[in-house]
Amino acid sequence: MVTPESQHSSTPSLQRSACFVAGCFAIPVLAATPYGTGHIHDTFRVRSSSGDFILQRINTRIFKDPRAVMENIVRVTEHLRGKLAVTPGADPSREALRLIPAKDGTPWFVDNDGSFWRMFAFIGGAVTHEVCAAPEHAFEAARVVARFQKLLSDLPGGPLHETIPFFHHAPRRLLALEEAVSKDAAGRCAAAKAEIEFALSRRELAHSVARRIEAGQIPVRVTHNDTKLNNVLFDEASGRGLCLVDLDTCMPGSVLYDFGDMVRTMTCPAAEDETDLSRVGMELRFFEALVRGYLGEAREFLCANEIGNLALSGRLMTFVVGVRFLTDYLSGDTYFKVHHPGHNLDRARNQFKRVRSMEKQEGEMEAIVAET
Ligand code: ADP
Ligand code: GN1
Ligand code: MG
Repeated sequence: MVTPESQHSSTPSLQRSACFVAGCFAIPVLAATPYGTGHIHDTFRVRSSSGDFILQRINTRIFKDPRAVMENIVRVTEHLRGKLAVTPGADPSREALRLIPAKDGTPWFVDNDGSFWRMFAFIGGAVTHEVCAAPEHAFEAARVVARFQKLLSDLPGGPLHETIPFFHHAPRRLLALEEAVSKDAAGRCAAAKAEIEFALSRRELAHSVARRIEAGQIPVRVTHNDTKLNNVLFDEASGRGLCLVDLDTCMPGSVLYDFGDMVRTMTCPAAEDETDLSRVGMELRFFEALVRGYLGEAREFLCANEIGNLALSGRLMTFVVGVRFLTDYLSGDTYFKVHHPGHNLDRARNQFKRVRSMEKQEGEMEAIVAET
């Protein structure tokens, strides 16, 4: 387990801004410290005399319409809390995020530089995991994700905004990789020849799920779309899965995206950027726990085509995220936060090793889904 405070890179001036901005949310701020290991936003834990909070500067290079993001999050969190409030045994204050409005009542704050900030109540007594150390984590996380999807299945008010268009559209991700290869903007193609070949030789995989969604065989639902392990909070005392955070990409999607991203991050006891690839692979005992945890909650609302493609979804999402890391490496690291040169290439290699491992165990994975 990683200490969330230890992993974050933030400049002193950004930290000063965070302290100032936190004060604009009507709380008596004591301190703001960098928090978490997310690849996208600048996240701070704010301590105050009225409790702790999470303050985030939204990455508007990636989320180009932050108001749309926040409108979605307001709708989703209010709906979740309303439903949890009438669910026996549920604790809405720890199982759903709660936005804290700025002093003027708006659910976000824009500073003098035009940066967008938002604040959530801090969910205490909870931990996140960077690697899946035990099948129980996979089981619990999958249960939380399935419940999230179920609770949002009757979200009123029409479709959510698509905050990143074609976010998980694998054929477009492959096209973006091909463009990055032909531009070779950072002069790195030669260093990633094997990985480029690996990706471009898997066109069929890239089209597999997109084709079925476009043909109407797989329904579009409200999904989270970023269900990696460290976006799930676990209760520290009991180990039970509590809450899904990181709601920026909660929008219309396929349950296969959510399940697939869990397979990517919860079936291997090594980190996403582990460079000792002998430690990287898909382990069936985690996959089995994931399927059990997920279907235990989700079986009642899934259709046969969704269940039938769960094993494939793991291969697909791991491939897509690998393609995105590789594309970012070739483009000069403009999207994901990196912590050393070649970090995105390390991540891509790691993802592709997972894909190979899933390819080899395809039959066993299918059998587990069928038996569960
Ligand atoms: P990013 O998009 O950069 O990944 P996240 O929204 O996932 O940002 O937040 C980063 C981390 O902060 C999460 O992985 C989680 O550990 C922690 N976190 C986020 N929201 C909360 C919250 N309300 N309470 C406690 N921890 C949180
Ligand atoms: C990003 O924000 P974070 O770190 O939870 C990314 C996901 C990737 C993931 C790879 C908005 O997730 O799509 O799968 O990194 N989020 C966005 O670790 O691009
Ligand atoms: Mg995150």
